[in-house]
Amino acid sequence: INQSKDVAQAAEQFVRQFYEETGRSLSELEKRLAEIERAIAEEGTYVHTPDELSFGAKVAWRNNSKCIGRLFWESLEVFDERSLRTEEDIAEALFRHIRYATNDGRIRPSLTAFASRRPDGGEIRIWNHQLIRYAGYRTSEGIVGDPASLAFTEQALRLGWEGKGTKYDVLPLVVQIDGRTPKWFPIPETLVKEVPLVHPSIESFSELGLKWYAVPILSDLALEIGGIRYTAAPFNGWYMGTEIGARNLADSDRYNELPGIADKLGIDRTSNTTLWKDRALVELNASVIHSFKANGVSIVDHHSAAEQFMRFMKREEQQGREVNARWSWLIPPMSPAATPIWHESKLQEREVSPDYRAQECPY
Ligand code: HEM
Ligand code: NRG
Repeated sequence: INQSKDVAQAAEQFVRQFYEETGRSLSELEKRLAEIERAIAEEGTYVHTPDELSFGAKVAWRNNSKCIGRLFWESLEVFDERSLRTEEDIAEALFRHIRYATNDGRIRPSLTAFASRRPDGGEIRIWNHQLIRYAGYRTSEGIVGDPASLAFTEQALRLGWEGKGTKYDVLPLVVQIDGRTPKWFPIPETLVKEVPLVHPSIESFSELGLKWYAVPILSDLALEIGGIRYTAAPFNGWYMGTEIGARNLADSDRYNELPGIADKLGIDRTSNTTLWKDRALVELNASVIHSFKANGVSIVDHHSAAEQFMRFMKREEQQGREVNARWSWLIPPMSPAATPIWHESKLQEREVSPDYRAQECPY
């Protein structure tokens, strides 16, 4: 009963916002509120209309304090797959998402919503952190692949998946319904766009054999809208270059490629004072942006992304809305003080809804 009360309250707040922002009439609003109240009293939950779902997913993006890419929140494409009930059908929908979002490189920001968590606790979970990500293996020679994927890779192997054991094995999709044993599905190779890294002027850079996948599709966050929790609601935009060049390939607890890059470029690594890490970072990040662009894959550099974020803040202010912002996530991991976000001293974070929220790891 308490839970129903919380849902009813959150539902009313959301539906009022939906009707206000989308210019629907007050009489329609009253009708919808009554309908939702009855549904919650009878079922302990209610069902969003497709328009409410789509609006909620967009506003959750607009609301997310950590995302620098929010200028484009209205352009999100939302796929309603709430009727699917089997792991196989869900995997097929995930393949459709990957194909639509990738779009041969002209990436389209998209979200696919599956059935929300039920009052009895039943839920769909996608175990992957992102739909496309590289495996990580512990071997006697050290870690092969992405160290961030060690735990998930172990689960995939336990379920019967076999990895090739390379540095860049694409992990399978792992889908779980209602706490049962999850099912795994290899992603057809033709769906996975990847970008081999070359440097705009240094020929030998390609000998490093670096690459990354084109589309980040986050799949482990819950989309919360009006008290309803979509525990499986993968979404994607495109990459900001530094995510790959200053973190995934650079962090010493990820691919740790900076020493190899410095050596390839002939940069002296015998002292910190040569700034070899910084110099390797710049060339790696230049290669990420250049290679994505050369392959026709959408990507944004951190300076342009920061400018877009400043435009977003200005527009929100004009609309009379407070921007929810976590400064430490919004500043890029390279040259942060060379972007205007660094100098924003009054950014504030608060509890908001709708939003994308971390949820408990299912394994
Ligand atoms: C976080 C950029 C689209 C929701 C981030 C981060 C970046 C970013 C750089 C920080 C990631 C990190 O430090 O690991 C972009 C760009 C987009 C985009 C360039 C291009 C369109 C989207 C879309 C959504 C979204 C379409 C949802 C509909 C989020 C959320 C986070 C985030 C929820 C926080 C993730 C977490 O808590 O781990 N984004 N984003 N973004 N973005 Fe965006
Ligand atoms: N840093 C992660 C991805 C986090 C989300 N970034 C985005 N999201 N660009 C990585 O794989 O590097 N998005 O929806 O576009």
